[in-house]
Amino acid sequence: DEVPKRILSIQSAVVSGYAGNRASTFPLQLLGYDVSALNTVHFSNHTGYGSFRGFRLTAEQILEQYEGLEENGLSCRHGYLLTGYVPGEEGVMAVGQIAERLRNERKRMGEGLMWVCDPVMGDQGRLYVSQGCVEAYKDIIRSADVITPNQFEAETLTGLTITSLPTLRTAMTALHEAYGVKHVVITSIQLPSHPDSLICAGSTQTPGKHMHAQFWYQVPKQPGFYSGTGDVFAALLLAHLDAGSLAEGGALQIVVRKVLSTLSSILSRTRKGMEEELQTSSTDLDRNEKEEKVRVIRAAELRLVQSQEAIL
Ligand code: PLP
Ligand code: PXL
Repeated sequence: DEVPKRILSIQSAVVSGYAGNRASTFPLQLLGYDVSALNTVHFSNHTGYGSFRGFRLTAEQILEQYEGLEENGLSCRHGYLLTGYVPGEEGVMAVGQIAERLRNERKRMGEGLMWVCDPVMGDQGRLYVSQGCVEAYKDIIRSADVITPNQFEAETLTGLTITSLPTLRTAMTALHEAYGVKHVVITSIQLPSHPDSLICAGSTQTPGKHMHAQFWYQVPKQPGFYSGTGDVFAALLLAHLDAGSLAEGGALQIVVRKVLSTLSSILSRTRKGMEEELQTSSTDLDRNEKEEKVRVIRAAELRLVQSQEAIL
């Protein structure tokens, strides 16, 4: 047997539905990875619902769990690190510390580490973390191998506004230049020139060359609002990046194409399930607007288990 491929995944946990570690773990396991999930929050459901209950872990509690892994010789077995939503500035700094400690520990063993960092800060023009968190991310992403900001997060990290393909290029170049990150994937970009599409773009830094290896894909915008798609995207990217060769400029482009194809299948399956669920669940004429909204959000939970063939 070959050595298991182990991923330490630091993200949120939800009891019901799919976001954070609950969205990433199953696809990664299906693709043959051992996943160690270190949860940053424990919520009943994702935050897109009208309400949620649960708790956030402090930076100390996050670090303490990692120290337990270190004490038992478990941390160093992870060749991959995947990080997503972390509440609070101190928590983000703790994740940066964990990445550094793990990389050093691996280096002492003569092994490498690949860190895919999703700098979860906001979406659709709205920041849902503090400004302190933004500054903390600007600090820690310098040691990531791959970052997967969405459009708003890329704009927040660069101070640029992405309104066109040329400004998209400029923003990706700025991310390389400001933070020294080798691979950048901006997951969902909306441009006025492509109103019915989402653009997904990537860039691999090619030192010494005038141009970085950059590409973009256009995918049809699927109607509706889905949570956890960014988390599934980052997980699939990590899984397929490992299979491909990261060294070549062309590799990232092929990997992202695979990820978009899988994600498109998952979303189609989800839409189908959603339509069925909305048709069969009771139609109560007295249902108020808020109840109706939550009914739709419940129905829009990703059909991940049902998409296992597409993931494979
Ligand atoms: N929706 C679709 C159709 C996508 O292709 C992607 C990423 O490529 C996303 C959502 C993820 O976007 P975000 O990172 O903003 O959640
Ligand atoms: O998908 C990002 C995410 C992560 N964690 C929690 C969330 C969400 C999105 O709604 O609610 C708890």
